[in-house]
Amino acid sequence: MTTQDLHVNALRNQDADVADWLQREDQRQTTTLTLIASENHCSAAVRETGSSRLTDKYAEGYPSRRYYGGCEVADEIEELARARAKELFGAEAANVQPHSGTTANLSALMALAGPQGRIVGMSLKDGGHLSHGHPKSHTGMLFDPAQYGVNDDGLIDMDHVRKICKEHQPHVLIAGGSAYAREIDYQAFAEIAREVGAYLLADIAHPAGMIAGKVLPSPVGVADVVTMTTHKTLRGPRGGMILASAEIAKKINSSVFPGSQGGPIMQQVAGKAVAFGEALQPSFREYQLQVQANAAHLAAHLQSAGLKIVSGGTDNHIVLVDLQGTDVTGADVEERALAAGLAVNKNAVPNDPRPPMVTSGLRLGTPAVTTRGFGKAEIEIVADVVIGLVRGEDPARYRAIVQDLCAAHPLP
Ligand code: DSN
Repeated sequence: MTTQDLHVNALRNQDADVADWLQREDQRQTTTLTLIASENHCSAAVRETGSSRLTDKYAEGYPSRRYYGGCEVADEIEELARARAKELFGAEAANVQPHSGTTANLSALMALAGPQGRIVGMSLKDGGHLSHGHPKSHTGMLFDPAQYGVNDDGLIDMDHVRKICKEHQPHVLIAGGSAYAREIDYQAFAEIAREVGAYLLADIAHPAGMIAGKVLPSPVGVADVVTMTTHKTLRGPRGGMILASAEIAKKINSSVFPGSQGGPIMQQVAGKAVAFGEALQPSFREYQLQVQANAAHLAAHLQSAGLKIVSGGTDNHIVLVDLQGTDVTGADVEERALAAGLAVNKNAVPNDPRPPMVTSGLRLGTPAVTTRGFGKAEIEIVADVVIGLVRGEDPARYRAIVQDLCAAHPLP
């Protein structure tokens, strides 16, 4: 019997409702194809760390400098996670404690810009992220933000970035997004940052795994600070991380703790160590190449059926479908897809006239289905289902097709 089984049995004996819900979630993931670009399925080894006794341990501080006794195991785990992160990304320093990408960004921005500091990031509606200065995010309240967007081709407009930076004189320029399917020119961003005397922060939450697998260019050594989540293409446990040069690592560390967090979630730090160990294996690069090939194939297949893809394609794991000109909204297709067994998310597209809970776009991603072993043949089947749903076919007619794919490609 595994540790996981023991935990599940303890839960079932004590609290059957919660045990049932966990089982239902397991069943939902097993029988659903996840095409949400920010989701993935981590390994059983990574999941096992999440239910360990580390959940009971306080470890405020950093290895060898803790505010609690009994941190000798926590120290070793955090040291290993940091060492593997540095090796994986070729970074001088790593902070593996951020609970999420948003707290990683908040900590990094506070360290580099300070309270009320000026920041420039990509707007959410153009593919950026809430934590890049959106008015409803604390990053839009604690700092003074200005935002850049994409051009009519759906590409980051570097002239626009330069213009905004010259006007706003930011302390920090942010490169990165959550619905941007194209390679980012970090050198060009660094040049603009230098011109205006700003730090460059690269948020690689989405493509982190592809960068670790050397499938996309890395901002490490180009940007001053690199933030990310660990659970998307990187395929680790839910959490965040910050990479920095040795010079600014101290500032970053004190901004994470005690600046914006208390105790690290050590079971997640252990999961990060395990995931980074997996990402250092040659098979991880193969996986990332397949994620990329699958996304390119998905985009091409959807395009060949007449669907419009923002920016005309993809360089990473994301395919952003622009539904303007069809009869359906992003919300319509999200609902139909779920009925067919596909988890996708509605997403704003550039210049979207519809509100965020409706939208005119659909964001698709290939990390999770590639983890299940999908190649081009399976991607074509999925693309045909999406095309049928957009055209108004009854989702029920696809349910068996999707179930067969799920059964043939089990979760890790
Ligand atoms: N919510 C994540 C995404 O879906 O891209 C970003 O934080």
